[in-house]
This record gives sequence, structure tokens and C-alpha cells, in this order.
Amino acid sequence: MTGYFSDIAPLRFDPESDGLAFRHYDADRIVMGKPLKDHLRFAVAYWHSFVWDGSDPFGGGTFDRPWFPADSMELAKQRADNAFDMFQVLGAPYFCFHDHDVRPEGDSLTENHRRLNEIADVFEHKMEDTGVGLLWGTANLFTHRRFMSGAATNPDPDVFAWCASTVRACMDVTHRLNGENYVLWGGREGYETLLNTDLGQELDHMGRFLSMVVEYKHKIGFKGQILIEPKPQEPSKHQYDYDVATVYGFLKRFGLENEVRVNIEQGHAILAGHSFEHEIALAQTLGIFGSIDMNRNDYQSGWDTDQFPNNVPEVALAYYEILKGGGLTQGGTNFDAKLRRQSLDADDLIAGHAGAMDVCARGFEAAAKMLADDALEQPRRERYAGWTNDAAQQMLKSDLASIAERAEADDLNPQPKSGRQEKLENIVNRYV
Ligand code: XLS
Ligand code: NI
Ligand code: NI
Repeated sequence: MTGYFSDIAPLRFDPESDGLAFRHYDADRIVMGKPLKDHLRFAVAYWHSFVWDGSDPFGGGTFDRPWFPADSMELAKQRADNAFDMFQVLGAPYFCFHDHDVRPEGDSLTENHRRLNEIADVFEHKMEDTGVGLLWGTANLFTHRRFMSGAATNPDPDVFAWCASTVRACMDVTHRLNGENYVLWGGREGYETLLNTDLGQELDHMGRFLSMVVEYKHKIGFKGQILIEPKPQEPSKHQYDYDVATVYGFLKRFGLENEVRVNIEQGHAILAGHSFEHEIALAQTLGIFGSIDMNRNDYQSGWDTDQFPNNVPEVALAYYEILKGGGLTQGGTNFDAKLRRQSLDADDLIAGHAGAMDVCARGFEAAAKMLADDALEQPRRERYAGWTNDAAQQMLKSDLASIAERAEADDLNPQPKSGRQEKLENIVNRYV
């Protein structure tokens, strides 16, 4: 059987190429002591590339894939064959999936789990043969109508129980496939109207559910990170995991701040009114940075359009904050990105990912260079230099009245200094 991608040769690094190749991403190039591929840790999202059919709120599918509709196990396996072919064309080291992406929905929980495990057997072999790893697994607790009023926050306790069973099965499979992380994106954990919502009770249930996930992780000896993916809205009007700051408050409240980290998506940061680098820097500062979904939104539409990244300066600032905090470690760069619905062909899928990998490589290398040159850290240190002297440090251990007395005795009259933003922006522009 010939595969959907069999006409496309594995991509090579060729800066001069005008066909399908990497012009910037040289996987084995050593940067800051290790190969780029080990820094960037790219992952392909199963759902957007192999499940989504191009439909939008106004029209049905536009893509014609040989494994569609994948409503039988046979077609689901054909989908898996083609997915692994694509990972190899791209040289992608990782992939990510939801249960719902990889197996058709059964008519019971146990049938769902049986099918999931049957596909996991297929994955296990393919991962062994190809060396492709699982960056993260997750459960889809938002597509089926049973989740319309939430998953762990559903008013119906049977839905809570359904979710417990599904998440357990997905964690087991992620563990079996040596997944490096397990993600919980709060799909429909939020609400449409307060008129029918007990907000306090829903948050309590969500906290309890997450605590159970963490307990289960330790029980089975799963070494991956548990990650929450914040998003402010869509599908629900008010999502509980609004942004990094909100998630941190939630984790603190349930005593989970040392157990759970965040998977930050560029597009979700924008929806929350933040820049990607802000969300990353905040998570690093709070000690909860885990991984990234590297996909942008359309800046005008206000929707989560999940487009491949194509803006080097933006990507550079994101990787800059990641590198400053010590890199991706167990996390990775997941392209939670889909084609535009008019991009019908197999090579569109390859081009979308290849271009994204090139953009990330360029941004990453710029970030590494800025860091190595101390280009931004030196002026930043200078700006806070006053705090390095003893008197300033003593003040932090002192009290309001003592500080006040000293300030008044010295007749302080601080003079403003320039923040030099334009100069700093000019420095960044030399690198990107
Ligand atoms: C949706 C989310 C989702 C998560 C995985 O907006 O980005 O795709 O990454 O459930
Ligand atoms: Ni998203
Ligand atoms: Ni995502």
C-alpha cells in the first residue's frame, strides 16, 4: 500500500533549496553545547494534521484524506501509519495526541479504553521502529456532547466519574509510551452564564480532580510533568484556567504548585491580552514553566486560529525567556497548528511544519546569541544595579518606619533615569 506521503522524500537541511527542505533548521547543529533538535524538541499535534477535516462553523470538510472518516479501527490504523510516515518526512522527534484523535468512539467506557490500548500497541511498535517519542498525551473531554457542561466541573457527578476513568486510561497509555508530559487543557472547564453556574463548587471539583491526577501519577510512578494549558475563552465564555497568573493562584490554593506546571500556547497568551514572552517569563519566575504550544492566532479576528508560527522576532523573544530560565528540559515545542482549509495537499502539511521549524530555529538561534552576548542582560543588570549595594539590601530586611526615617534624614531626591526602550528594541533587531 502506498502512503499519503510516499511521494515526499525526507526533508534535508539545504539553505539553497527552493523546494521542500529546511533552510534554517539544521537539527544537528550545536548551539550552547547541544544539537538544535535537543533544544527545540519539536512535536506534531495528531489532531490538527490527521483528524481535522477542514470544516469551520460555516462549512464542512475540505480535506480528502485516504483514512477519513477513521470511524473504524482499520482506518484509525491507516491514519497512524500515515502519521508516522509524516513524522519521518519531517524528522520530528515527538508527537502529541488526545484519546479521541487516535481511536473511534466506542459505545462504552471499556470499549473506548480497549480501542485506545489497541492503538497504543500500534504506536509502541512504530515508536520503537522510528525513534519518535511521545511529548505528551491528553484526554479529549470537550468534543462529545456529554461534556457540553464541563468535564470535572460538570454539574452531573456521573460525568466527573466518566472523566476520572478516561483520564486514568490516558495517563496509563501515556506512561506506557514513555510520554514526557501529561497535559490537561480545560476544554469546557468554564461557564457561559452565572445564572446556571455554581462557580465555587465547580472550582472545588476542578481542584479535587487535579489533586487526584497528581496522586495517580505518583501511584503509577509516572515521571512526566503534569501540565495545565491556560486559555482565557473559547469554547466557554469564561475559562477557569484564564492565564498563567490565574493557574498559579489555583495551584497555590490546592497546594499543587510544586506538582503541576503549565503548557503555554502562544495563541492563548494573545487571547488573554498578553504577549507569549510575558506568559513564559511569569511561569519561569513562579517556577511552573513546563512546555509550549507554538502556534499563533490571527491578530485581527480574535479567534484561536491555530496557525503555524511565521514571525521570527516574536519567536525569538519567546525562546529568549525559555533559554534564560534554563531551556525546555522535559518540555518541547508542540505545533498545535493546522493548515488553512484551502491548503488541501499532502505537501501543504509538510510545508506548514517545515516552515514553522525553520522559523523556530531562526528565532532560537537569535535568542541564544543575544543571551551569549549579554546584549539584554547587561543593560538590565545596570538598571537594577542600585539594589546590589548593602544599604539597599538591608532595607528589604528593615521596616517601613526605619526606612522612612532614613529617607527623610538623607533628604532623598531620586532622579528618573531613561528606560531606554527604543535602544533595547534596536539591539533586538540586530539579532533577528
Ligand atoms: C485548544 C488547545 C488544545 C490543547 C490540547 O485550544 O490548544 O488543542 O493543546 O487539548
Ligand atoms: Ni489552542
Ligand atoms: Ni494547545
